[in-house]
Amino acid sequence: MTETHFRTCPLCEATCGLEITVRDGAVVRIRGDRDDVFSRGFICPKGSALKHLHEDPNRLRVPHRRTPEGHVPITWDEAWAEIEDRLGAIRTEHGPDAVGVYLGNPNVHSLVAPLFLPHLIRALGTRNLFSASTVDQVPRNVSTGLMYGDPYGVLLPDIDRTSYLLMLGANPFESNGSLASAPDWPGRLGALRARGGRLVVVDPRRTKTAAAADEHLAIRPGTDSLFLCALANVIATDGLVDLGDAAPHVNGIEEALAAVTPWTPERVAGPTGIDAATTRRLAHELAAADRAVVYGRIGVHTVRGGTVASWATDLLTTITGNLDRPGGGMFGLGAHSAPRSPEGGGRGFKIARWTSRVSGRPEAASELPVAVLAEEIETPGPGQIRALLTIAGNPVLSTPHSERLDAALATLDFMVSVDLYLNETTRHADIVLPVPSQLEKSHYDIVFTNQTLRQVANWSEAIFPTEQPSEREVLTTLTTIAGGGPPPFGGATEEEILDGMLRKGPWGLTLDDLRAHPHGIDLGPLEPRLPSNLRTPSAKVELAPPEIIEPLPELLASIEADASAVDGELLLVGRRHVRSNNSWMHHIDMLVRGKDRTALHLHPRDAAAHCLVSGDTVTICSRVGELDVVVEVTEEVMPGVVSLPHGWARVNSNVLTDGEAFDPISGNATLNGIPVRLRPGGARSETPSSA
Ligand SMILES: Nc1nc2c(c(=O)[nH]1)N[C@H]1C(S)=C(S)[C@@H](COP(=O)(O)OP(=O)(O)OC[C@H]3O[C@@H](n4cnc5c(=O)[nH]c(N)nc54)[C@H](O)[C@@H]3O)O[C@H]1N2
Ligand SMILES: Nc1nc2c(c(=O)[nH]1)N[C@H]1C(S)=C(S)[C@@H](COP(=O)(O)OP(=O)(O)OC[C@H]3O[C@@H](n4cnc5c(=O)[nH]c(N)nc54)[C@H](O)[C@@H]3O)O[C@H]1N2
Ligand code: SF4
Ligand SMILES: [Mo]
Repeated sequence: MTETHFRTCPLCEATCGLEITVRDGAVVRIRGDRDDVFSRGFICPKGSALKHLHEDPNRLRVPHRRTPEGHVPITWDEAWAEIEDRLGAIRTEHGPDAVGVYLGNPNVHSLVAPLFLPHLIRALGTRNLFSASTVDQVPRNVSTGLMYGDPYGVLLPDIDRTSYLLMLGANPFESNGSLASAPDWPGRLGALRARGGRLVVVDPRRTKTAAAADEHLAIRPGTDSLFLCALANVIATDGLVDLGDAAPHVNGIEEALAAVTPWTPERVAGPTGIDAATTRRLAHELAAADRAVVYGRIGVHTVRGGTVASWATDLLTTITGNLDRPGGGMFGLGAHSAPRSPEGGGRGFKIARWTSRVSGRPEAASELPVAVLAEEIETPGPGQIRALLTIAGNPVLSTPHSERLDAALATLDFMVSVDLYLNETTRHADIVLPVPSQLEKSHYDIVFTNQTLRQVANWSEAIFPTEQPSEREVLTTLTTIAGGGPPPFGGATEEEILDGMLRKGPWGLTLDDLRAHPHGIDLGPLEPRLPSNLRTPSAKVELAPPEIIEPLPELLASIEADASAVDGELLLVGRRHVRSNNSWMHHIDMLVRGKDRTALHLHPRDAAAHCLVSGDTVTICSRVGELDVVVEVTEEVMPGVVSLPHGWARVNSNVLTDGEAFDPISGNATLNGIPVRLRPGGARSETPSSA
C-alpha cells in the first residue's frame, strides 16, 4: 500500500514542506512538496536524510546505561529508578545548582521541547542552565530584548519585498537562513536582483552567497561592529537620517547617533580593511534605496562585539526609514502567538541579573554562557556542577575549548542525556534516554513560525507509530523526578495545547483547520506591527539601551586595538556546508560522501608565506589547542584568514576556539576571528573518516 504524507522538515530553520511516500511501512521517497504554500517544492539534501535517520540501526530506541564495557540497553523502569536515586541524592546533598543543564539546538526544532522544557527547568531550580544560544544568537536576543522588550521578537529582513539587502556574516546558500525563516534563499535573493534590487554581502570568505551578490566586501573578522557604526555615522553626519513612519515609536535617537560619532569610515578603514570611500558609498546607497534592510548572522554575532553589531544592524534599518515597513525590517507573527494589546508595552528585558560562579560571566535570557560549563564542573565549592543533564546537544563538539569540556564531563558524579545517538557527549552519560525519530512524532514549528518571512501555519502528523515513550512522556517524567508536581498544562497533550494556542491566536485557527490543509495555510505577507509588538516599559523602541551604549566606547576601542595584526598570526573563521548540520548526521553516507569537507582553507598569499600547497598537512595552533589539518589553498578566504568547519569529530574548529574570548555584553562565545598560527609538518593523517 502506498501513502503520501506531507510534513515540515524539522532539521533547519527554513521550514520546507516535504512530500514523503511510504510503501508497506517504509519510506520510499522524500521530495520537496510542490504545493507547500511557503516552500513550493524547495528542498535541500538534508530533507531526504530523514529516511536514513528514521531507519538508522544505530539510532537509540531503548535507554542505555554506561558500564566499563560500554553502553548497554536497560529498561525504562531501570533508567527512571537510577535517575531518581542518583539525581535525588546529589540535589539533596548539594542543592539545586549542583545539577547543570545543556539544551542543544534540535530543541528549537521540536513542538514538545519548547512547551515542556520550561517546566523541567523550573522544577530543577538550577541557575546552571546553558544552551546552544550562547554559541549562537544570544547577542541578537539581547539587543532585541533591550530595544523592543521581547528577546525573541527579532527584526526580520523582508527579503521578498526589499530593494537593498546588506547582509553580513551569513551564508544562506549553505545554511538556508537563520533568525529569518524562509525556504529557498537562493531563489529569493535571485528574485531580489531580478527585480532590480541590490544585494551586498560582507564576509571574510567569498561564499556562494557572496558570489551571487552584486557586491562582496571582505572584512577583517570580528570588526563588523566598527563597520556598522561607521555606516550609521555617515548617515547621521550627512544629514540622511529618516525614521519614516516609525518616528512616533522611537526613543533615544540622539543618544544612539552620539554613540557612533567617533567611528568614522576613515578610522575604521584600517581595522576592518574596508576603505572609507566604500563605506561612505554604501551608507548613501542604504539611505537612498527605496526599501532597504541590514541583516547579520553567525559571523557578526559570535564575536566580541556581537551585541553591538546586532544593535547596529537594527539602528541602520531604523534610521534609513525602514523599520516595520514592507521591504525593510519587519516583525513576525505566528498563528499560535499570544494575544497582544494594540498599545504594546510590558516589563522590558534585563541582562546580567546574576553571574556565573567562577568567572562572573553575565546571565542573559536566564542562561549562563556555555563557555563556562567546564570551569563550573571543575571548580570545587558550593554551587559546583556535579551532575549534568544534556537534551539534544553535543557540546563536546559544539562549544569552545572542546577538549577541556570533554575532560570535565568525565569527572561528573552523574550524567543523563536525552538523545537519539551515542556520540562524543552522550558517551559520558550514565544514562542515555532516546526519544522517537522525527517521523514518529507530530510537528508544528512553534519557534520558527514566529519568524518566518511570510505568515504561515503547517501541521505535520506523525507518520509512523512507535512503542517508545513519546518526547512529552520523557520530559514530563524527568520533571516529576525533579519534583515538578502535577503534570504541566493539566496533563494536556501537545496537540491539545497547540489547538488552544491557535484558537486564541491572531487568526483564531484550530488544529483541525491545519489538518485540513496538508500543504499549509498562507496567512499573508508580514504586516507592520508597531507598537503592538513592543514589550518595553515605555512602549517605544529603545534605540539607545544603556546596557549597550555605556560599554560601547571601551568595547569598540578594544576591538580596534585587537585589529592591529600580529606578525605571522592568522584569524580563524568557521563555515557551513549544505550537507552538514552542526555536529550530527555526519554518519549518513549520502550527506558525507564526496570530497572531504574539513580542509583548512588558506589564501594563496598565506600559503606561499608558509610554503604550503593544497594537500599538505599542517598543525594549526591557538591559545588553547592544536589540530593537524589538510590544507586547501583557495582564494575563497581573504588574506590573513583561515577557515575550518565546526562539529566534526576528527577536525573540529572548537578544539581551537577559546572559552576566554567572549562578547562581554551577552556572554556569547567568540567563535570567529580566533588568532592562530601554522606549524609545518603535522603528522600526515590517513584519509579523514566521515565523523
Ligand atoms: N566553532 C563553532 N562552533 C559552533 C558554531 C559555529 O558556527 N562555529 N555554531 C554553533 C551553533 S549556531 C549551534 S546551534 C550549536 C549546535 O550545537 P548543539 O546544541 O550541540 O547541537 P547539535 O550539534 O545540532 O547536536 C544535536 C544533538 O541532538 C541530537 N538530536 C537530534 N535530534 C534530536 C531530537 O529530536 N531529540 C533529542 N533529544 N536529540 C536529538 C543529536 O544526536 C546530537 O547529539 O553549535 C555551535 N557551535
Ligand atoms: N547546512 C547547514 N545548515 C545550517 C547549519 C549547519 O550546520 N549546516 N546550522 C544551522 C544553525 S544552528 C544556524 S545558527 C544557522 C547559521 O546560519 P548562518 O549565519 O548563515 O551560518 P554560516 O553559514 O556559518 O555563515 C556565517 C558566515 O559568517 C562569516 N564570518 C565569519 N566571521 C565573520 C566576521 O567577523 N564578519 C563577517 N561579516 N562574516 C564573518 C563566515 O565566513 C560565514 O560565511 O545555520 C543553520 N543551518
Ligand atoms: S533547507 Fe532545512 S528545512 Fe529545508 S529540507 Fe533542508 S534541512 Fe530541511
Ligand atoms: Mo545555531
